[in-house]
Formats: sequence, C-alpha cells, structure tokens
Amino acid sequence: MQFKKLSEDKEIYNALQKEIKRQSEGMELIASENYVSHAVLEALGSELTNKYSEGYPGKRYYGGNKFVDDIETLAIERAKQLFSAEHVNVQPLSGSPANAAVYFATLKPGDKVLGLKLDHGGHLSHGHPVNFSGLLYNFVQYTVDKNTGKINMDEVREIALHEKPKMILAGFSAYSRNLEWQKFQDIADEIGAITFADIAHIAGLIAGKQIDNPVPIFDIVTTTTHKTLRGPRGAIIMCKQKFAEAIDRSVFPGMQGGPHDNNTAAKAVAFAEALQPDFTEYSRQVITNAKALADELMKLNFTIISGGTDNHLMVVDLTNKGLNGRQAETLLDKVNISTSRSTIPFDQLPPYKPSGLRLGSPAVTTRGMKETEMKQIAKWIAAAVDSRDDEEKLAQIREEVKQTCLRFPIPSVISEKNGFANPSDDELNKLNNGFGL
Ligand code: DSN
Repeated sequence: MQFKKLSEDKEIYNALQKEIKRQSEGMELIASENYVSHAVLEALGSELTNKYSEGYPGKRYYGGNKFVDDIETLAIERAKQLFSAEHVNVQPLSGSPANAAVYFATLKPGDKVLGLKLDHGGHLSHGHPVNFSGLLYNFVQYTVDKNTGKINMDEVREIALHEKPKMILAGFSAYSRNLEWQKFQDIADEIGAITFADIAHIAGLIAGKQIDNPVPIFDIVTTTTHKTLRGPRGAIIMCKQKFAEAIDRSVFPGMQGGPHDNNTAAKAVAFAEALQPDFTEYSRQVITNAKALADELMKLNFTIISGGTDNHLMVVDLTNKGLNGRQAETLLDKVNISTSRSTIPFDQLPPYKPSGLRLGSPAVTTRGMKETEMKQIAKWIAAAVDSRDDEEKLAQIREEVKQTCLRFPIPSVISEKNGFANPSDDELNKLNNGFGL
C-alpha cells in the first residue's frame, strides 16, 4: 500500500505538523540552525531522491544520470563562484563526513594535526578524543587566551613551531571572533603544513561578504550548507587544484557511496540564492542582530565570552546567574526560546551540564527580525532567568515570544496551510517582508 499523500500517514503527519507549529511559534536562537526557502524545500522533496549516481559528472557508475550531471555541475559552478574556489566537491553528506574525507585525503593515521580545543569553541571532528578524528590522528590543540577569550596567534605559532603538525586546522562551532586566515597560512608556510579551514558556522557570512574568505588562501576548506549559508543539510569541500583528485577520491569511493542528488539540487538552489544582492543584506543583518543581542545581554549583566561578537553567535557564561547551561536551555525552552548549552573556555563543569549557553542570530534574521526584536529577546531571556521559579511569569513570557514569532512567518508555514507544493502568491509575498525567500 502506498500513501497518496503524507496526511494519510497520520502518525508522521501529526508529528510533522507539531514540529512546524513549534518552529513557527518558537524563537530559534540555536546558532547552527536556519530556515531554508520554499525553493530549497521543493528541491529537497523532489524525485531526485529516487536516483543513484555514484561517481562524478560524466563518470558515473549507473545509467540515467544525464540530468543529475547537469544539476551537480551547476552546484559545483555556483559554489566556485560564491567562494572563489578552484575546486569544489558538493557530495559530502554533512560536516563530519566532509572533515573525515579531508583527513583521509591528506593524512595517515597517527599524523599530527593542530586544531582548536572543543571546550574553547572547536568541534568534535577537530580532534576530540572520543571522535574518530582524535582516535585516528594525533591532535594537539590550541586554546583561547584566558584573559581575552580570543585566539592568540603568537601562541598558535609557538605551538606549531614546537609540534610541527602536518596540518593546521582553523575553524570553530562556538567562537564569536574573526579568525586571522593569513596568519594561519603564514605559520603553516614556516613549517610546511597543510592549511584546513572549517567554515561551517560562518560560510553564509563569508558568502555575503561580511567576513574574510579563507578559500583563496587556505589549501582546503569545508563547510556545512545548512547554517548561515541557509541551504539543505549537507556539506561541501573546496580546495586548491593540487588537492582536487585526492579529495574527490576520498569522498567517493573512499568514504561515501551514492550522493544524495536531491540535496545536491537544494545546495545549488541555496548557492544561487546566496549569490543574490539581498543575501549580502541578510548576512550584514545577521551580524548586526548578533551584536545587538550581545550588547543588550551585557547591559542586563550577562557575561559574554570575549566581550562581544564579530559574527552570528555568542557564548554566554552563566556562572554569575547561578544556573548552568543545561538548566538555562531547559528554562528557555519553557518560554519558546531554543538555545544550546555550551562549554566555556576553562570550564569547571562537565560538557553535559556546562557553564555556558550558545546563542545565534541566523534563523531569527531570516524571519525578518531586526535590532528591536533582538533587544526584546535579551529582555525575555533575562526575565526568564530572574523569574525561573515563577510559572505565571514564564507563561506570560512564552505568550509574548509566541505572538512576536507569529508576526514573522517561516517558509514551512505555507505547507501547513495550502499543501507543500501550492503556496499562494500572497503567502510567498508575505515572506519577502523578511529574508525568507
Ligand atoms: N552541531 C553543530 C553546531 O551546533 O555547531 C556543529 O556540528
């Protein structure tokens, strides 16, 4: 038996409708999340999911790939244009597999890599001992400076000259300052190391020309496509031509089988959107909003690691507020504000209930929110923390958050009303008030 439409599968349909409602009525401050456009959702839900395409355009191991070749070639060309890349592989299924493919292409097990420590803002796949990266390779790590909360490039250089890693990795999942790409490259040149940047968090801000682009400088750069870049879940690898063959071989047949062609199409759509002038405006507003949120939180006596932000995110040290990141995450969920707990540099608490909370502005900016809403969000966070045992006050905040969210619709709201493939022009136009389409 096949379902004629999703609503006939009541269990999945009902859960999905609840999730759409949650996204619609909730303030999304998870720094790595965003809302894709209706066009990206259409590509994701397309018949391309039916196809197998192991290999690369013009060199497939299955028949019937003429149009998939066209789509993958478009995705590659658009990504090259967006990031000024010499070579792009658009097949990685997500960030960690992309990073794994980079290591497999360039290192042997046991080789030394220098990367940012996880609790200082790094990522699991940058050498954490429980991750494949830390298990297979010999990672040494740099940290942020205890006083400034910022990466000190003199210290990175000192460690690099002493340790002589084969690869230097620059990138983060919880660091709010700009990285000095050229300084990383200069240090790598001194010791003959490969440079690898993971720009998963800031790719959209780079594409929107608000943050310097490491792609023309670094040997290899990976990014996920679903964070500030506002595309489907997935990743890409960009590299200098001399690494192209090794990277492609590492992704397929080294790491992966058939690419997800519906995701490839959706990536191509997102890249085309990011090439438009309004994406520059979007990424500028993402940073403006993050700064407004950080400034207002600091006025309300919250401690922001490094004293502010240059990008879309910030890490709040909650120590002076008498609750940990896990408690804050749970508390804010109660008032429809989604956040993610975070370690802070030199954290005294364990990662499951760390001292910090990571906040980000990409999703709320896509909905069209600006500085006024950011200041209000900071006030709601402060009020929720101050009134954490007052259920009545929390209910009042939740209602205010919900009413604000409903004024800024998300693309998926369309699917709830009219069926996924048939939004009315009016509904599509309404989203143009924000940065949704
Ligand atoms: N899970 C992502 C994040 O939240 O930053 C990184 O992989």
